[in-house]
Amino acid sequence: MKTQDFIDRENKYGAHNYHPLPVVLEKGKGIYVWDTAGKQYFDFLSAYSAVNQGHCHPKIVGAMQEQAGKLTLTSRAFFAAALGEYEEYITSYFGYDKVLPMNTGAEGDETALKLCRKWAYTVKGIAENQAKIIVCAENFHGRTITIISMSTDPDAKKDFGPYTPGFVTIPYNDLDALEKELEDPDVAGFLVEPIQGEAGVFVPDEGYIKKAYDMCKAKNVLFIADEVQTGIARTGKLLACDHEGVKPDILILGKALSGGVYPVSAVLADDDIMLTIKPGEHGSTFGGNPVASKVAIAALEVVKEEKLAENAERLGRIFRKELSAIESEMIGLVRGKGLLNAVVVRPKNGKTAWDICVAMKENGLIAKPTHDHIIRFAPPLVITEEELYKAIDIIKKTFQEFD
Ligand code: IF1
Repeated sequence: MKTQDFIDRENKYGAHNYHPLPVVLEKGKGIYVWDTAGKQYFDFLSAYSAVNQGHCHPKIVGAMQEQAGKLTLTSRAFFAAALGEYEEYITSYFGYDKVLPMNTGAEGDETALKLCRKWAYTVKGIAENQAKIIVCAENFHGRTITIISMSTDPDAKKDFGPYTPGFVTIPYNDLDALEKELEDPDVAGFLVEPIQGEAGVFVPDEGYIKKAYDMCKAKNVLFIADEVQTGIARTGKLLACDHEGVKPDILILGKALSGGVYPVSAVLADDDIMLTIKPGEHGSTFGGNPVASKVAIAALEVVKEEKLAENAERLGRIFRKELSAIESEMIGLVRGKGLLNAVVVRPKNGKTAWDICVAMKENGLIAKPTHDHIIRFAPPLVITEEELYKAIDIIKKTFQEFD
């Protein structure tokens, strides 16, 4: 089968809810992926930061294979040996009393919202059905109906109504707007991405997260961090909130919690919040299953053993410096933190970020445009300095082809 045959088959039998770059992948190892013709690429998307530990990390895959041959799913109707081990491991790793295991990032966000509402009524004392949660414009938290109810993106939202009420939207990186909304005593939580991914790797002003956290504390409002994309070493610290010394009241993790081998998400909180949800009030058939538990332990161990946060911090600085130095009319702003970075592309002669990405693919590096004019660059965090420079050469060469 030729590349186009694979593409035609997906288009014929799969829903058209994506617009992929025309490359068909069938193998991955570390920072590289290979297409069906055997061509090798640098993966500069890392499945939207799920593959921080690199493709098919032997330790993580090994943990999955071993557990898959032993016990895969019990449901939560019974206790399972692997779950307690994982719960103990992840809570001490991130410093929380409890974890609530789910599968996808969206489920993690949904769980956090339910937890916040439960706390609002049973602890804070907000009147029934009156709780409000503040969210930010241009957010991305997933695809469920409640989550798109918080979205300001027409593509994500249009024709999917009616929407879930109870959310108040403020501009991102705007402390005055937050202060104003926090005056409302019915506000229970503030849900925020420490860096907005889908918005184009939008890094807020230094101090924003800390000040927002302090303002929430002063009003007895829960500070809820969606670190599904920014968490697990991506931005140069274990969590992006660590850059400002903030420990969220509710922390949502996903993606790289499994190193990309399995859907694993988690919500972490201390007892005063987590224990407001009682037996029968929330759950998931697959959440916290033995395979997910063992995979997540291995994935988190790799992050520490291979010092991925330190590597992301160091190489991120080099990457932004080198990218900013490329002389090309099409390169606008370069921004990001650690190895979560983006370039704002200035269209030229009708050529856009999409054309650059297609050309980079031809040159052996894959990345994806967001919002027409932004390219996100997020390689697996196991990349070495030497490999990074090779990738930078490809990016540079590609931009110069358009000048
Ligand atoms: C897609 C974006 C990235 C997320 C945050 C929750 C979720 C995500 C901060 C939901 C998911 C994804 C999903 C992916 C594209 C992608 C994405 F461009 F849309 F914004 F990463 F940058 N919170 N992000 O970023 O997690 O339920 O998908 O496991 O194809 O929709 P999920």
